[in-house]
Amino acid sequence: MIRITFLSVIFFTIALPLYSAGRLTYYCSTDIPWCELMKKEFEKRTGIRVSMTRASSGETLTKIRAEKSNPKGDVWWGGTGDPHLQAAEEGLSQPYTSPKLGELHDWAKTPHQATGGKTVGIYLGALGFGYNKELLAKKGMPEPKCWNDLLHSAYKDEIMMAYPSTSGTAYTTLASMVQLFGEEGGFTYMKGLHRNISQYTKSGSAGIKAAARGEITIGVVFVHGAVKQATKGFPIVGVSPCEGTGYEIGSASIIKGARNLESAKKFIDFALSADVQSMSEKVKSYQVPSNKKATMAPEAPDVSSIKLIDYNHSLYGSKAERTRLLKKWDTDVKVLPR
Ligand code: S7P
Repeated sequence: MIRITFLSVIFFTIALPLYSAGRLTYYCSTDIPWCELMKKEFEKRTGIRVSMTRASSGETLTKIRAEKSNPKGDVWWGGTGDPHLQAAEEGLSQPYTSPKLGELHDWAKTPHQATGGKTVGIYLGALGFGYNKELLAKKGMPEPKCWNDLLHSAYKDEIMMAYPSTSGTAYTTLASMVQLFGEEGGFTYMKGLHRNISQYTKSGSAGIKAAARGEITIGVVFVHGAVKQATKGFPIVGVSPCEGTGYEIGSASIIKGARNLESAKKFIDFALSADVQSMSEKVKSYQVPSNKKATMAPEAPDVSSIKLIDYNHSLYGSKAERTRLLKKWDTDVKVLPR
């Protein structure tokens, strides 16, 4: 009798409220510490139980597509915007207009307008690269300042980047080179860079983490990713290339057929809030937040001083163009000897 009463207390006070508060299956494509912070904070504020999977941007798009007939995820938060735009075009995400939309910068509203509300901007980050200054000095290499510097033979086997098909960072690199140097020039550039690549990784941030550990000299990465390693105390210098550079509108989308739709909407409202976006500095994530009232850490890169190209997100986030460029990189670049 006593046991039944005790179990009932547990059931009514802990298990039932947790169950009724709901659940959320959350796919995250930014750095793990930020993914986890978002999960914990959302659970704390709402009582909703979150199950999280972290994977790179292109990988997550592939997963959501594979699950299309039986969606397992509810919300996809983070990662570069191009694969989110492609997901919207392929009917893998669904419209939602958060009451927070009016608080956002125009650049964050653009993907929302362009897709009929299927995706929205959560942060902005400029592409570049970072290098380990101690290794560079030790090996007597010149300081790279421009994209074209990375083609120098001094950097043979000294650069790491990710596969454009799995990584949003690497796809942004490919699309940026095509926009900076033209189709032919962009691919000539990627072929030249390929000669200096020591290893392609699945995730975009792996290269700069390896540079921080002294395993490689240069990582092609978003500049905020290099700053993150520097503020952790590693001898990393972030570079905004002299020719100009592309940028990402990191995005969030509700997955079509989400089983926990109300929880997914609450997550988007939460993720667009100024106070939640301001928490990113706790995990040294230094992208520009999309909510105008969110605060930024003083060490975050000043994007207004970076020469950004007029990145054509609607073209390079379209299914046809993204698929074409990825295929062309596979057939024209990946197969070449290094
Ligand atoms: O969190 C840093 C960051 O650079 O990672 C995201 C990135 O897309 C995830 O990594 P992948 O390149 O492996 O897809 C960016 O959105 C974000 O700014």
